[in-house]
Amino acid sequence: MLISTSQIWATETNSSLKLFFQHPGDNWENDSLPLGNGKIGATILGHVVKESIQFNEKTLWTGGPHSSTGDGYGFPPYSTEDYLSRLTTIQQEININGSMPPKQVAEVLGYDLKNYGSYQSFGYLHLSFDATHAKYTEYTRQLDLNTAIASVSYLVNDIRYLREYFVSYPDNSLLVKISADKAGSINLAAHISVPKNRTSQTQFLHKNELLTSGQLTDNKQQYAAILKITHENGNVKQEDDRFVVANADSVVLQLSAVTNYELRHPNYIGTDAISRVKNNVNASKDLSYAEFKQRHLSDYQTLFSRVSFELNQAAPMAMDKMVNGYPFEDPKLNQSLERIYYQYGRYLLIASSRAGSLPANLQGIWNQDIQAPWSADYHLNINLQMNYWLADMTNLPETLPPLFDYLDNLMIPGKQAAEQLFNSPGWVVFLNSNPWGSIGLIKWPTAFWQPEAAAWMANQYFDHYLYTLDKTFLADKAYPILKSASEFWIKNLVPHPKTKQLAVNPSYSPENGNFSAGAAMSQQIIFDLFMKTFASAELLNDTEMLNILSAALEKLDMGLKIGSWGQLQEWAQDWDKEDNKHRHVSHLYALHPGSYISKNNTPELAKAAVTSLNARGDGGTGWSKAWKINFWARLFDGNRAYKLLQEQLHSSTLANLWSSHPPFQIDGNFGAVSGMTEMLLQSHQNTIHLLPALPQAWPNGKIQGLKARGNVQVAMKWHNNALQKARITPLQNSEIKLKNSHFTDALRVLSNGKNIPFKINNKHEVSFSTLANQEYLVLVNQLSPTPKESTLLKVTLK
Ligand code: FUC
Repeated sequence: MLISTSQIWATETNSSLKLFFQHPGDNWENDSLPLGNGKIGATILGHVVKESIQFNEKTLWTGGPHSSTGDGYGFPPYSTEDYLSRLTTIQQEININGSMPPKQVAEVLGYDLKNYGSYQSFGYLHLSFDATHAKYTEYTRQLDLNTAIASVSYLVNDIRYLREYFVSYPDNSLLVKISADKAGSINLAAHISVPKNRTSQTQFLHKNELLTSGQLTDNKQQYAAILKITHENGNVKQEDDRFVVANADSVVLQLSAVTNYELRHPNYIGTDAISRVKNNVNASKDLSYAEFKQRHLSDYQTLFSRVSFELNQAAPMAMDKMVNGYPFEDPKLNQSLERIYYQYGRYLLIASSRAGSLPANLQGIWNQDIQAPWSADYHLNINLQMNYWLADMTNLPETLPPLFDYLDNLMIPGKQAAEQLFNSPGWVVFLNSNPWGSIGLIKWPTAFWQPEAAAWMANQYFDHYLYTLDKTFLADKAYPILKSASEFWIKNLVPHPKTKQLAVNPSYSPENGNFSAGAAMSQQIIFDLFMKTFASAELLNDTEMLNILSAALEKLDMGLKIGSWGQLQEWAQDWDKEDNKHRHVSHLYALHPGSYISKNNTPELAKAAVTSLNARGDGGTGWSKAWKINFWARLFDGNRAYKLLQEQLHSSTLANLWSSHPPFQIDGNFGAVSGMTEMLLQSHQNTIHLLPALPQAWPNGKIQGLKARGNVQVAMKWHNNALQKARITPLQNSEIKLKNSHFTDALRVLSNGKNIPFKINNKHEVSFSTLANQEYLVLVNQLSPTPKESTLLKVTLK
């Protein structure tokens, strides 16, 4: 019987995905509804009489080479000989005594960096309404993830007021439309304010354009914003530094904000801010509000709608009630929150990372302070890494260019650091980084030394290649950064004092214990780096590098030792304590994000990972729980991964669904979405594993538009905790391996409505040849659907 795949699997769209509240927000961190286009961020609290929309521009930063006490790029004032001798002193001490306290190491190798700077709040767009609006009723404030549009609606004197807000990527502006269902009802004043740590001038450029501009006091960085107003009927006056509107039917505000930053080492200064912002506003001068909105929707929805995800959810309640009440007795309410939380992570990444600006920082793009927590910088400890785990798997490759641009640029000071501090080829950076090319060598004893950061970041380039199989990217972007990171480590690994295997020394397991030689995380990252550089060198025929890497790999300690209580050792020595609950679990890097530990291929190591994870427990900061969701998913324990997701939502999530360290830190959101995806789809072991860790709590569901490595799109539908069907769309010709624990003899693979042959590799895995852009429908336990059944399938998929 002929069944066409598209007939069976109607194109899915996401059902409602709204964060809504029945009151204005009180607290920026807890209640903000975030909007963004990767460059401009805005937060909506939705106060009725006086609304202040806090906004950001991603590149507005104090510190850097032009700052008043200019610590430049964070290089310590030591000569190469001096720094090498400091390193040797520490290595010898570690060789003799086995370990060293972090404080002592920081005294010798750290540097008391000044003027590192901080990400800045740009300012506020203030809207003041008539005092009579204080008597509002029927208030709602919401963010619709399907449109990336926030809105506020309320009733005063029987007039329904509506405010709509979005940040457009194509037109690089925040748009706010204020309207009412009765003509002539809009009276308001609008102006911009900025923090005090900068100069500021305001002038009217035209009768409907207000320019606010100036320079940060610290580093003279220029900023400029234009607020443009258009209105229907009524009139607008300029008063001091504000627009005052009377009796309009509706008002549209366009806010564009820029700086003169340019991501180019060593100067970081581009075109002046005022001409940038004028050009930006001028480029969209003829657009109506409807056109702005249409351009925004078509840009945003192209990305966001690729993935649809439905569980057996209930209609959501107000979001603060959902978060406060979670977990509920009603599993449908839980699934409702979990599903929104998943798509919210994708939403946040689109909003905080798009081509043409910096990557998503510790707070994505949203920050209300002039000294943000940890400067809202680019921590290379675990943080920037996990911000991007979800990008490829949830089909958002457009969010990755800022990460790669940032790292390509960081490699320049990184090479200088290798040369000046280590007399070495290659590139190296430490735990912190900022948009000014700081190499991040600070003096905080437990958080400064992570020379493996460059290697870890380089490994993510190769992961992107695995998803896309884009050889140009591999040759032009990934290989240079991988090779350079490898060159650094080939020069700088030293024999471990005991085992004589090649090891990192000094090495430090993040924020835990003492310094030593060859901590597990260090070794696992370097092993991963060498393997990925090797695979790239093979694909690109760099035989010289292949030989060098083979020799190094033979002598390298892989960092995979099982200790006395069955744990995966965190250090080369068996120092682990069973009661250590430290939030960092980077010694399981080889399990995730690496792919060298698995239940199938290395069952003993997988068991040791389970032991270590059980000892660490299910607590930790927001990002730490997110790590653990990924770990348990990789260990195929869907229920435990789900428990961690519950912990995350229950105790590390704010009312607006931002993840909390505390304070707000976005890596928990991004990492959790990666973990939830790993529960549904894994592809790191040369096979596409469908539903590898499906929790009992999600018995029925469907997801569409995920990406697997090998450039394959995947859709799945499951019922009663078992896979029912999958649709596999390879974007190039390939041999596909598919795995699922419910694959039995009762399996069909269809293409163009016809059964196609497949090879049974084992009872859980099949393989078949595929053509690019063809859809392959995999039916589990549905040998011969009758016409009636096939109609049923069609209906239930809608
Ligand atoms: C690392 C973590 C901290 C925090 C900081 C931004 O140093 O250990 O918990 O997330 O980054």
